Amino acid sequence: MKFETAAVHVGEEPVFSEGGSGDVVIPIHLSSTFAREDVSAPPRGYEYSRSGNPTRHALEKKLAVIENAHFGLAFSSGLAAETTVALTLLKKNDHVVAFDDLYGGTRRLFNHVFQENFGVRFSYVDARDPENINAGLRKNTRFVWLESPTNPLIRLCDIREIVKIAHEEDIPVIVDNTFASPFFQHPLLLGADIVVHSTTKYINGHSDSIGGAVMLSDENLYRRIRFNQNTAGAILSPFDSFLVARGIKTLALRMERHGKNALAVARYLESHDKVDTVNYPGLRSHPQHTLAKKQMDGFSGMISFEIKGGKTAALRFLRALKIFALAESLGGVESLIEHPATMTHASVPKKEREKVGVTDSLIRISAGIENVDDLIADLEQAFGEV
Ligand code: P1T
Repeated sequence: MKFETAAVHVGEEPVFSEGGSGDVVIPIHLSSTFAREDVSAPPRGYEYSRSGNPTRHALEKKLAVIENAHFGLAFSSGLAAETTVALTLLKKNDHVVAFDDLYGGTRRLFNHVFQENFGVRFSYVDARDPENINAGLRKNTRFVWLESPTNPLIRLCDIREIVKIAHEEDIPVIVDNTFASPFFQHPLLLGADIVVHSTTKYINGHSDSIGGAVMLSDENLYRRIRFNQNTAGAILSPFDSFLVARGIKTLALRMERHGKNALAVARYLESHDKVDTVNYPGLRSHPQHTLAKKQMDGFSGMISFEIKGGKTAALRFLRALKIFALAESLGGVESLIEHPATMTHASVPKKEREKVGVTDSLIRISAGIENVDDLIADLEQAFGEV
């Protein structure tokens, strides 16, 4: 099945046998526990909803298929997914190499929980050059952690090249594919071992559910992560599982529009005299445009740019917008805008943040699926207030 077909049908096949009512949409199974027919009888598929739930299970099948994986697991947030993967693979005093441009919350998790509490060391490197990953590897490196495109600087790394380097040392590569979405980028097909997502973003797509996902094909690793999904317990609820499964059905349609709108907005920004730099992989001016064309099937909906006039201009501009909501998060049908330095990346110390390039002038846009003329008109009137 092709992506669009699988996204609609997998996990939601109508059931007629054993009293099934032929639902074309997966029912929301709210039961927290499942009765057995007799004390000596085995469970009839499900036992207790933390360990397994039919609605979540249906979603997990869909998640696997859209990411070209054998297995999918659904978690209560993107960070819960990340935490569960990390605690499966790490022991105290281990080492990780990670891209130096990451979602601020991921860095906070790594530094303030895994490093401070368990002595895990993190080397943050500029993964735009795969050689920096190579140079960062140590004897006790347990995995390489990548985002591509990154949050918020929309930088890319060559996943295939980095996989080659890491696999020579038998080190797995984990890719947070949230910004690209499974529609535009397929890290497992590029050789990565594990994909994580904040389903809160494009996968659910309607800004009404917090969730996370892990997709992979190695059965042994899957069993270990699933063990910790149940043991640590950060599972996605049945209602959220239903919402995410519903969101996935329109993922292809939404991503096409997000990509189209973002390209038009990025081109508009690039031509504006109050804008310094625009970061969008679909622009020819993006230093990694060639890699983006090779590695991705589209450029997704995330843009960042630096406004002339520093923080004062940035804040004035943000206050003047009417259609773009000033909010953290991304990937929903509505356009959002935010100031990484004071919002999504406020937990990253100023010095570290600025070293990577997250300046006070940086503004991040999540282009929604509205009519792009309205979006550009809103940006235009806000620039008029700067
Ligand atoms: O918010 P949560 O579902 O826990 O997902 C965390 C997360 C993981 N990975 C990436 C790339 C992310 O962008 C996020 C969350 N990001 C935001 C809330 C944001 O506005 O950037």
